[in-house]
Amino acid sequence: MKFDVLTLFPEMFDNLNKSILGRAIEKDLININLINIRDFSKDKHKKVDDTPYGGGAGMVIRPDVVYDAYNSVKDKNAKVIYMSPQGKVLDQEKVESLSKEQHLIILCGHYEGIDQRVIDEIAPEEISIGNYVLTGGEIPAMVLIDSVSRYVDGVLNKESTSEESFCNNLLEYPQYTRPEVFNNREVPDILKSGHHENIRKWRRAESLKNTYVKRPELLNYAQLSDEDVKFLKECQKS
Ligand code: 21W
Repeated sequence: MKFDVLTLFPEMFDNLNKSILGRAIEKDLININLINIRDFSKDKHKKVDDTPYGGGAGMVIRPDVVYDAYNSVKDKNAKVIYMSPQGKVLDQEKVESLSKEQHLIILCGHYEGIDQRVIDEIAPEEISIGNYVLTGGEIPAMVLIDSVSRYVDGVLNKESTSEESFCNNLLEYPQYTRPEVFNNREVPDILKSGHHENIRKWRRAESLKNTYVKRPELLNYAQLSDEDVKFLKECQKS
């Protein structure tokens, strides 16, 4: 999967080559290509913005500079995304569908704003990462790259993406490792019993309980068995 990122702050992406994503880059499973929009300025001072028509405070990024940066990576098979507070909020379903793409071109928004004409010209899909204000689209772009990369074949071991939170709309069960006793807190006996069917049932119950307590609205979307529903009714009583 190839990601082309159009940004005024390419250095912000320096830390993506760590951990799991770093390994995915090394193994050539993903390729992150950073394009500095400023490199496409024709101005002798590398200026990319100008005062807004109609007046008002601040500056606006020029459309021609962004368009030239875009044309340097343009590919008719690529999906173009504009990280913008006006976009639809990213969710796990969207992440999974984007992971099926071969090539994503990501334009990072900016607090100054980008001239609307280049947005209309490129007609990207607008995506936000949540209802709060950030200083730019760079962190959102990293959130998108990180979440999408996890679904690219070979980046994670298979089970990790199918069993986890949000894909089935249930929160995860709690996990434990050594030591057996930590600050007087013991690992639940059942996990040491070796009885796999009981462990599976316990984990399912913990998962349901966790969801009921922390994110009850998710239960409306979860796939629940008759046994799950019965268990949740008992939860409700107590
Ligand atoms: C902050 C961009 C404020 C635009 C009149 C017209 C990308 C983001 C961003 C930012 C403004 C995302 C203006 C969640 C976010 C992002 C920076 C408004 C001023 N005045 N998801 N335009 N939150 N944020 N511009 O902030 O670029 S995805």
